[in-house]
Formats: sequence, C-alpha cells, structure tokens
Amino acid sequence: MLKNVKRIGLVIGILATLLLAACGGSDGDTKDDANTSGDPQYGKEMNYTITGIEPGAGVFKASETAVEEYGLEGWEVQASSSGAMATALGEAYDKEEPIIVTGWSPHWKFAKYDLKYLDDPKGVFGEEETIHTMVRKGLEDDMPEAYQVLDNFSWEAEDLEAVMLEVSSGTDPKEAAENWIKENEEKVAEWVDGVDEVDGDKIELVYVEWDTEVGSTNVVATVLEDLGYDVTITPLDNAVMWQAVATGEADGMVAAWLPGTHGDLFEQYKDDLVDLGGNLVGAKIGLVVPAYMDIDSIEDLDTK
Ligand code: PBE
Repeated sequence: MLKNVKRIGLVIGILATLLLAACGGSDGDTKDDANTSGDPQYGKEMNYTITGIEPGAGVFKASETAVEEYGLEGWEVQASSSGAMATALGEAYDKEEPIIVTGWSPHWKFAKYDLKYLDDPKGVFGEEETIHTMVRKGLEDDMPEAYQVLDNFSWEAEDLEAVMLEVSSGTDPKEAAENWIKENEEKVAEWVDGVDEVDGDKIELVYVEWDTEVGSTNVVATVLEDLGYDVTITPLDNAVMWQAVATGEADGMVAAWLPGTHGDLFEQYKDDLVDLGGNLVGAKIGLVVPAYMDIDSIEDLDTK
C-alpha cells in the first residue's frame, strides 16, 4: 500500500516537473532557501532522511551542520554504520529509488555505482582533504624503524580504491592488503627503503572501521609485520582513536582527515601528537546521491 502511495507520489512528482518545465519554470539555480514546492519532492519520498554513518565521523557532523545551514527543516541525518550505509545505498540503487548518503572519496562505491556529490555552495563540507598520519610523542625514539615507515607511507587514491574494492567484494581486509603489497612492490620498497628489520617489537595502530581506513590500516600493518613487527590494529570510535594516539596509549594512526573533516579533533589534540603529514591527497566528503536523481545541489532539497 505504502509503496503504491509512494509510486503515485513519484508519478505526480514527475508530471509536476514536466509541467513546470513546459511552462518554462526555472530549475531553482538562484534560490536562496531550500525549496518547499518545486521540482522533485525527494525529501518527502525519503522521509527527509539522510542516510548517515557513525555519528563520530566528521562527515556525519558536517551533514548535521548542512541541515542547519541550508535550512533543511524537518530533515534528519540518521546515525548508522559505514557498512549499513553502503548496503542501503546498494538496495536503493538497484530499485532506482532516491537516497542521500553521507559520502566520501576515495571510496569503492564510485566504482560500483554511478553517483554524484550534491553541490555545496555554502562550503559546509570544505574543499579537498588530505589524509594524514599521526603518531604518539616519543615513537621516533622508541621505534625509529616504524616511525620511518609511517613517515614514508604515502600513496594515491587509486591504490586505496583497489584495496577497498577487493574488500567490498568479500575478500578479507588482511588478504586484500597482502595482494596489493604483492602487486605494488616498488611503492612499498620506497616506504621501507633503508629501514632495518626488527625482531617482534610490539606496535599498535588504531583506526575506525570506515572502508578507507580498513584498507589503509591493513596495508601499513602488513608492511610493518613484514619488517618483523608484532602489529595490533584496534578499531575505535573516531574521537577515541585521536585520544588514544594523543595520550600515547596507541602508537599511531593513518586516518586523520584534514583540514576540515577532523579539524576539531586536530585542534583539540595537536599539541599532544606528532603530525607526519599527508599519506593521500585529493580526498573529499559530502552528500552523495545516485546519478539518476534529478537534483544537483543541497540548496534544491525540498523541506517539510
Ligand atoms: N570518513 C572516512 C571519515 C573520515 C574517513 C569520511 C567517513 C569521517 O567522516 O570522519
């Protein structure tokens, strides 16, 4: 029943759009406020819900800010997990239903589905991001070899995407990391160039179970293991991950998105940790929708 109602709503929406187009209605480019009447009523169809991920993620917080800044009355960013978000996206995509997710790149979803970022004229989601490596104070003296590898670690979006894509199709993350390392010996050789092997020294890396960080953390952990380290990787919430490195409970992480996504956490902890700089440039966060949706900007979402 509900489905039929939805479908009728969709048909009416489409007819309304055609009618508007026929009458020369504008597509809303110059609108200041979120639209309440025109164009596709996606908000209504999606129950004014943005499919979110873990609430501690920067992209989740930025999405809540976007709801405020764009005056998206009645909209809610639904807390979930990265995995559940990807499942919801896949299900909606298969049925060609509208969905808005809290998205980021690099991410395998762009290889699997035809997607687009909604324009963000107010710049709530920031510009290009760089993923940084952060280690605890004292690591350089305690474990110079690991420090060197973590400092050297740097790769391209397409490298990380290859690992993520394999994991997304069911390969164990550790195995996907090993496969990538085997296929990219030259790159890895640069990270370990001139670094001595060690004999079972223990090291702990922390991360959050976002697809990007599952991929990068497993690759770095495996490279350290190949050097002789006994590596533990521990999944945590975002804020706890930062805190663990800042307090020295953990040795490092490769999951710091700057300047925007984790800018608040960096401000909070920057005096207590060592920033080893970027390991990947050209990352991005924002609201992502399937390309079949007839909407291009956050400004054009309909409100309650
Ligand atoms: N992410 C993936 C994280 C950073 C890495 C975009 C989901 C976040 O929003 O905090």
